[in-house]
Amino acid sequence: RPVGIFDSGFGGLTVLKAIVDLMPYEDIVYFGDSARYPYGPKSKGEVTSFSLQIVKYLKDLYDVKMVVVACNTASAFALAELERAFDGPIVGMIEPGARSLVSSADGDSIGVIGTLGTISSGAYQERIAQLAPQKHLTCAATPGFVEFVERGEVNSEQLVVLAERLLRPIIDRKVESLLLGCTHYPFIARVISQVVGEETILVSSSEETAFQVRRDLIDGGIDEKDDSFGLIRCITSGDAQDFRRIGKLLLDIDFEDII
Ligand code: DGN
Repeated sequence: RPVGIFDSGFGGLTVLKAIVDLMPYEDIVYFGDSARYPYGPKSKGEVTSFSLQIVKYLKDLYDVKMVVVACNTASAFALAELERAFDGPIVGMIEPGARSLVSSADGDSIGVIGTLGTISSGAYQERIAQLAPQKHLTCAATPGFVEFVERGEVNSEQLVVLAERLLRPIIDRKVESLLLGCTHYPFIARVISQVVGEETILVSSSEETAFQVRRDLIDGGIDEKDDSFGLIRCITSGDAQDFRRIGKLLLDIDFEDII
C-alpha cells in the first residue's frame, strides 16, 4: 500500500523528495491541489474541508496506509480533524518544523515564516513556546510567496522586492535561525537567503518530517523495505502539463504518471 502525501500544489514535493531519498522502496501517491491554491489566505473551515476531501480520495482510491500533510497551513488548521477521519498514522508539518528549528538554533533569536493561515493559527508559536521557552521567537506571514513558486518564478526581481518588504521583521530582529514554515519556500530559499543575509541560517523541516514518516511506518509495522524502487504517482486538481513542466523545473523530477 502506498504512502499518501498532499499539499495545495507543488510545495509538498520538497517533502516527497526527502521521503524518497530516505525510503526509496516505498510506493507514494502525491496529490497537489493546484486548482484551489493558495490555502494560506483561506479560512480554517475551508482548508479543513479541502483536506478532508483529499484524504478521503487518497483512502478510497489508493488505499493509502499513511497520510503526510505536506502543507503547513493544512497541518495548522486541520490535523486534529484529519486524525479523526483517517484510521492510520498521519504526519503533519508543525511538530517536525518546530523540532527542526529548535534543534538547529544555537542563538536566542529564532524565527518562522509561513502563510497567513499558518502564522495566524498560532500553532508554531504554541509548540515552540513549549519546546524552547527561553528563545525569542519572531513570526512573519509572507503572503504572495506561494504564488511565485506555483508560477515557477523562483528568482524574479518582483519576488526580491516582495521579500524585502515582508522579511523586514526577521532582518530587524536579527533572527539567527529561520524556519521555512511553508513547504513551498525551499524552492525560493536563494532569494530568502539573499534578502535576510547570510548570518541567518535557513531551516527546512522536510528531512525531519521524512524521519518521522520512517519512524511511524516502522513502529506501525507497515514499512515495505525491499530492494526495488517504489512507484511514485502524482495527481493534480490543476493542469497535468503544468505540473509536469514545473515539477521538472523545480525538482528535476520526470513524473512517470500524472493525472
Ligand atoms: N505549502 C503550503 C504550506 O506549507 O503552508 C502553502 C499553502 C498555500 O497554498 N498557500
